[in-house]
Amino acid sequence: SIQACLFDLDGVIVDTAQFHYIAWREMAQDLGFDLTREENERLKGISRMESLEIVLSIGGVTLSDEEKLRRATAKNARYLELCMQMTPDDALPGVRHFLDELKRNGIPSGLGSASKNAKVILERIDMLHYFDTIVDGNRITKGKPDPQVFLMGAADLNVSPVHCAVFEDAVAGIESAKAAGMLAVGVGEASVLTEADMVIAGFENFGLPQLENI
Ligand code: B16
Ligand code: MG
Repeated sequence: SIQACLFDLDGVIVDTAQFHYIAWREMAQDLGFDLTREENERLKGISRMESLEIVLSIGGVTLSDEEKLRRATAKNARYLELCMQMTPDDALPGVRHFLDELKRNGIPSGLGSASKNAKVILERIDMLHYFDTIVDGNRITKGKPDPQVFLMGAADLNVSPVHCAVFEDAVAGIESAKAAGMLAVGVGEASVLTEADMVIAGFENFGLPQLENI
């Protein structure tokens, strides 16, 4: 039985991927190349500095370490500026309702995100209070697909990994959940999230009864 739920942020709680894309694309264009939406898919669930390396490799651009840090910092400032447009209405459909249902049933929730901006974003959409623990990019030393992020969340909640369900939109995140020995629920397309135990399109027709049926 499921005793705790762990959620990815970007792509599960809120669609910040669109803002990451705009900010990375502007950086790429400034360096003289374009970044397609498809290429941006490769950045989902991947840390900021690793994402920068991928974007630079797409453009065939080499930068000094100092310049890399400067570019990553500028990208983040632009990203946060874009995120400030968000309001509580920007939570993805049904997710607030599901978190309420978990709370009512005494099932703890945790956040497992690669993002260093996770808390700011949750505050922005007024959802920080739903989470009994936050494991974000500031705490982890190994990013997804390593299981560390979700194992830390389970440990914080005092729940054995086998009793945890993970909600993830990224291939790297599903891998991470499976490596942690957890139930992996993909949020998105089954053809992409092939390693997930179950895939849902979103939280609109999803609740505890569906979770308990997996
Ligand atoms: P930041 P998630 C991830 O969030 C994003 O999917 C990924 O695209 C981003 O590079 C990463 O966070 C780091 O974000 O620059 O804000 O620290 O999906 O793990 O919630
Ligand atoms: Mg994600």
